[in-house]
Amino acid sequence: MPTLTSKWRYLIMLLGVQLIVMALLSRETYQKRVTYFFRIFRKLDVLSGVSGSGTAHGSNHTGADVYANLSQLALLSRSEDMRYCPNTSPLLSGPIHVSFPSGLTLAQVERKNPLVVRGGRYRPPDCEARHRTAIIIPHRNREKHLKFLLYYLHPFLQRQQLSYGIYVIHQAGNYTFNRAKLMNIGFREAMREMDWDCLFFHDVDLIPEDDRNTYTCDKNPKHAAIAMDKFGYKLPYKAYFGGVSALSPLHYLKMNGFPNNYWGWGGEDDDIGIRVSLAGMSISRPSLRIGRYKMIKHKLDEGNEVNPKRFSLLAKTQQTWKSDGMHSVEYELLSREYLPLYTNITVNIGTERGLRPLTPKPKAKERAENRPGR
Ligand code: UD2
Ligand code: MN
Repeated sequence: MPTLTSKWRYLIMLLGVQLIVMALLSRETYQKRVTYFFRIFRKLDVLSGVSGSGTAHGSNHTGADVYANLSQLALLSRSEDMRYCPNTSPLLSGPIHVSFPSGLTLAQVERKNPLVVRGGRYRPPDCEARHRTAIIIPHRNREKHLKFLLYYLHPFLQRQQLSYGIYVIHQAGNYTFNRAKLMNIGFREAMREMDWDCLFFHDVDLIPEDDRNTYTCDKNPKHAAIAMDKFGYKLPYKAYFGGVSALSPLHYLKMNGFPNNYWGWGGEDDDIGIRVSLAGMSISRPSLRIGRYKMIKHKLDEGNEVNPKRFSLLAKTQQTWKSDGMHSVEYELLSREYLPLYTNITVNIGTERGLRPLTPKPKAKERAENRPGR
């Protein structure tokens, strides 16, 4: 028979165990497990077109549905004497839930964005936008990533009450990829169409995770992708300028745009960062809490092999930036298509040897043999 004091001892032990269990449950690991559990349901929501799982002012750690609170916009109509949109959009909600469900189609993205017009353009239905932003996306063989980016980017930009357009600059052929040259082309082709006041240069595989990361320009060139999941949501190094950056047309021209001579993977983002300071500007950034992005996982693409010349090119940026860049970009425009969700610009950018890939010259002996009359 247990005595009264041993009963108290058991009771205190039980209470202690309970306290430990409670402390463990409230730790981050537990939260992650719960989050994972709820994500399974969210995935189904995205596909079925249900947007109710995220709260309009989602303060939960998984973030809101990017389409939450946009449905009422479709009911509004434009009038002649419209006021400017407020300085801060009332549609913002902070963290956005990002996942990549299989089975999403471009037709579904179109249906979810009824106010987006031909060429991937939009302006707020109920107020005059304060900003006009063009998104420039360098692209080849990444249709799946593009589909996800469009799914998230359209509502993200609508929440920010921007007037915007999305341009995909598609490199034709299978010669070595050149990200920075495609950006120069995007700048020229977008500015030809409209007086954009800000250009966002955007990797196809980066999805913004917080709608307070506004796609507008700052006084200085802005590096927006400061915190990416692939770098543990930290800036990898101070001068880093890759992923997503925003420049006004004036910034862009001041630094002679981006380099044209980086073929293959790497180096061009650092070159662009160096150009910013060579042109007498500095890099601005959103806070780590807001400039968050998820990168869709991928391998290095065929035709975008690591560029072995990147370090020697970087060492010469100071000598080359004024002669190589926006002013010297050469390309052949193959087509311009105004698709429902974006403007697709297909270009031949040639190779390292020039715009028209040089065919090897026949040797003297072959030339003689091929002469007519022989
Ligand atoms: C990093 C940088 C990127 C760039 C690159 C070096 C991040 C998140 N991004 O990207 O900004 O500096 O290093 O060049 O760190 N692309 C295609 N098709 C291809 C190849 C590339 O569409 O076949 C485009 C696409 O928009 C892609 C971008 O180029 O997002 C960068 O290429 P990546 O994603 O293969 O390189 P990554 O992730 O190492
Ligand atoms: Mn990538």
